[in-house]
Amino acid sequence: MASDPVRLSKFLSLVLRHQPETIGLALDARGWVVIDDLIARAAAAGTAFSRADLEHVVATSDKKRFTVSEDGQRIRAAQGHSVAVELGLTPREPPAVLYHGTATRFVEAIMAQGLKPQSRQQVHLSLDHATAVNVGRRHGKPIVLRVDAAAMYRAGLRFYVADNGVWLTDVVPPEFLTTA
Ligand code: HQG
Repeated sequence: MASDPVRLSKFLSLVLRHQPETIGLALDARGWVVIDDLIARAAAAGTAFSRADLEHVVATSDKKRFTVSEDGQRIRAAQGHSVAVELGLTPREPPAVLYHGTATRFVEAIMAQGLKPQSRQQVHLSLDHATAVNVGRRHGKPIVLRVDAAAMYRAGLRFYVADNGVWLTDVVPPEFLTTA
């Protein structure tokens, strides 16, 4: 049943971002696992799927959540980890403005403390307003914060682009945030 693409995608997110140990797997320092190991461990833990099932999920993932290595042997989550990983991304100059979608109930705390990665390794930012609305909706009534990425960059804060195009940074101090 895990070959249902949505279910398999959720399973892969769980294992590759948060709890690889639930199936006796460990991520390497950059978040990769060997696909054959993943398939074998998952099957032993009661979640059987084939290489073709996996490739289907990778290819059709709306957010391109998973990256297969160039040699085709390994897979990792592009971003969203709570497990400590060093994705090995190169710092990049961001667009002048990025967006962060959140829920209205978090805004007061965010404007006081800034954006923090919470349970994940980094803060996730969107290129466009519409994507940010969808990210925020996952948490409740959505609201979009405008991030002055150009000013952060000038101040020496670093930005990265995940394999799937999501912009990442460690924290966003409140002075770079406006509700817009
Ligand atoms: C909020 C999804 C209070 C933050 C999406 C967010 C994304 C604060 C929540 C990816 C805070 C954390 C990540 C502060 C931040 N006080 N609340 N100081 N700082 N927050 O899910 O960005 O579908 O960990 O605003 O598309 O919502 O899983 O982060 O609301 O790319 O592939 O704390 O997950 O992708 O929530 O989402 P999350 P996120 P997937």
